Amino acid sequence: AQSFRRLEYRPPVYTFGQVELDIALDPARTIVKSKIEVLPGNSFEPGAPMVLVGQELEFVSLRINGEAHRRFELTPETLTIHSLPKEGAEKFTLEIISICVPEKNTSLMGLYVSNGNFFTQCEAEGFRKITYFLDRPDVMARYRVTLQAPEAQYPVLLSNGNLLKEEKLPNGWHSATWEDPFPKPSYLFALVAGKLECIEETITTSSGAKKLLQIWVEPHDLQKTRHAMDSLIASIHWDEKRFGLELDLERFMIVAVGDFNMGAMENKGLNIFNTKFVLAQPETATDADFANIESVVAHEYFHNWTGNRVTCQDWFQLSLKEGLTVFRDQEFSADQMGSESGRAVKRIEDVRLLRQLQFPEDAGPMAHPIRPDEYQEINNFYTVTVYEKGSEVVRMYQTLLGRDGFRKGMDLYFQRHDGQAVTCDDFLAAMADANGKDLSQFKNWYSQAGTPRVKVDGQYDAANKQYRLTLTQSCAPTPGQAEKKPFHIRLKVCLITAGNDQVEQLLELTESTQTWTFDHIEDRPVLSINRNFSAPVNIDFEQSEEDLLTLLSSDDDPFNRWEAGQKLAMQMILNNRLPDSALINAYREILLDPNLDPAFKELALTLPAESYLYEQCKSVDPQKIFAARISFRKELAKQLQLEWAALYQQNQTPGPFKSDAINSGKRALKNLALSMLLDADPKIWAPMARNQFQIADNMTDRYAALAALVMHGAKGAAECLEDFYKRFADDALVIDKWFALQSSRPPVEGLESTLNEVKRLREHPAFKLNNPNRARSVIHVFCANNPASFHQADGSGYAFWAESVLALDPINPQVAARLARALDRWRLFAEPYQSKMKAALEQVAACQTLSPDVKEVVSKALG
Ligand code: BAL
Ligand code: ZN
Repeated sequence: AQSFRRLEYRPPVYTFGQVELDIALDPARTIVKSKIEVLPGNSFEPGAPMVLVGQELEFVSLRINGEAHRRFELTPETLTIHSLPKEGAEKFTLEIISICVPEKNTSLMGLYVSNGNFFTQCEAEGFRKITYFLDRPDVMARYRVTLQAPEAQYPVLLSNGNLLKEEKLPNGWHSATWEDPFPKPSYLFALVAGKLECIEETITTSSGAKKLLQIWVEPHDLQKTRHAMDSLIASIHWDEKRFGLELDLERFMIVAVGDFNMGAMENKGLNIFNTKFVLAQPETATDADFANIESVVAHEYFHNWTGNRVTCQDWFQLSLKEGLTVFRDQEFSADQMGSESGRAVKRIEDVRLLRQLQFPEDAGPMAHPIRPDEYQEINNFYTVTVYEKGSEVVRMYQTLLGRDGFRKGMDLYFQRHDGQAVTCDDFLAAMADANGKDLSQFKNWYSQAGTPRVKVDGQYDAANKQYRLTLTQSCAPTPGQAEKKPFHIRLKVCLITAGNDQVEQLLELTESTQTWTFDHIEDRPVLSINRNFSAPVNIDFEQSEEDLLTLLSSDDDPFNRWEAGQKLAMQMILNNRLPDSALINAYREILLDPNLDPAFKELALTLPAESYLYEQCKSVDPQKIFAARISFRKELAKQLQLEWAALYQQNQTPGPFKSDAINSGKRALKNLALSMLLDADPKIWAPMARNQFQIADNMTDRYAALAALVMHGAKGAAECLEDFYKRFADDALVIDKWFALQSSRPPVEGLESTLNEVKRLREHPAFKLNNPNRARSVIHVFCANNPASFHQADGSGYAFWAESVLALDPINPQVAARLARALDRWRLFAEPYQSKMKAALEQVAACQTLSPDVKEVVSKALG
């Protein structure tokens, strides 16, 4: 397979100035006429051929400076133009006509049809499915776009920027012309056409300018757009306040679409969103949905500066915009929590996700640095490493430089690079130069894959009242990187002694091993290390249970308080132990502490995910881990049954529904209590769950009650599932939840296997393999989020996986490749799992017609 390498980057030979697109929309035959002003690029040579890319296009004609041009070659993926003007070669006009077929496009890249409307997705390389182009992020052009379509079917015609004019055309057609005043790469191009309606608001931004905000959806969804609009307005104000960045367009649009590969896309002025991250009302969306919508709306809006105004030179630099923008959306969401303890809750949630998803990636066959050096298919690199670890790396600048120093770096970055396509090195240089710091060792975070480990050795010398702390860093080999240089690791630490104030310090670990000595320590201290998860590393520290209990009950860093509880639970589960009375008492104290947020309590009492437990083992037996974790949970449920019952009552949220941090935290704790009660005794507590299911006035409570019943195989689960389906049969996003819940049920004694259930769900009339949300809600959820049902010793889960990857691949390679990743960690498993996973991977790899996407994933897994 073809590999692309970072160090082989060459600037473009040609670049584009003005681009005029004239697009006549027809699902079966869309005609695209482009008129492009061509300019010499940074590696221009007079007379050099121009290589344009195009995929699944029908070529019609080519003109240069108005004349038909015949010196060209076509391949299935390129249009190479020879004999280009040499005299006065600085500038010429290229006109191309080509045809594409949106209704046949199931990959959802380029121009496609969803529920009768037209949408586009161009990042990373979808524009080449619309017309022949220099489809690379360092070619930034000004676009003027005219869309034409039959008015009755497609009354709304949208593209990037400002609306210049609308016209009636013969035969019931109409047109709209849009102009984007800002140069942009082709991956930020978008168009939308169809029967849509919007809510709109006019706001005034910091300079006093008026801006029109619109959220476009199918007419029946209009009443579900308020939360997205509020989130957009909050994001705009936050970016002005925190980073001095103002909305630069007169109009900003968000459009929702039900068929979408990603969460959302930051096209300039015309963000296109998966409906999942736009539509919400209390009856149909959970608190988690509300929070996700807020953060994804913010994320895409923040890209307007970090991604669009300053973009990436090439796709190896993806984390330049994604890591930075995730960091910005995490900070925004933390601020929206409204309190310091709320910020801590958000931090814990973000770290939990990082450790569940990114740490396994960093330890597996697809491990790559946040700035990869090589890829076969760029779509495979929209990863938790590029995004979430990328965000952690950006966060470390802020930890080192402080908020003000970080802001100075951001200001210099925009001052230097506004309107440019740049690199991660440019970002680092702006941070370093704005603060007069040498950040050269920090570059290792960009070039090296793998999660560093920091081994901790702490010795207290009572005679000299000294504490000596020795930290040793290492990083396991990752594909293509056997040896690692030391990272620049910043660890917030605190020595906790009885009666003393807790004073936090920042240690900079830059060598392989370093020792720090702390004087005047009167008593043996308890070490609290990597507070607030200041560095994305694994800490190897054999801390006693007694010390962990001290941290759990009294560390003033909420993150480490949570962490201590997770570590205790993890060690006990992995040793197949039940929680002892000391831990039960510590948990009880947390649950009863009136000063702690309900959201924190819920996080503290939620056990580490199985995927995170796997990563702590040398050889995983998934059924043993499942059994140990379930027994541990049941014990926690039983021992604290009175407390759970009281918490259930105390955390009701009567009155009008509010999705704010306080109320959603209460619901989270109440619903954890409900689930624990069913663990403790399903016979006694199932009626309460059924009651909650029936009387709930919001989806969080209704879904949680249903989940508690289904997960425990409790009486009434089947009836409630049926009721739920009937109530929400017309709401695709809720039906996705209905599918996902059934696919995620762990094994329950006396019930048939979830795999059989999943196979039945796949035959359900509402199941659609070519709708990514629906496919994911059944197949991906089962293979990636339901470990105990998926990892069966007979290999039946893996056979289902192989069959599903092969069925999805011809329809949508991106969705198939995501699913393919579910077997990444096969080498970590014990027999018979390991051999059966390998056989399933080999079965997929043997398919002769695999997409490059799936081929890269399975060949790296087996490699
Ligand atoms: N740029 C792809 C979608 C996102 O990260 O916002
Ligand atoms: Zn993004």
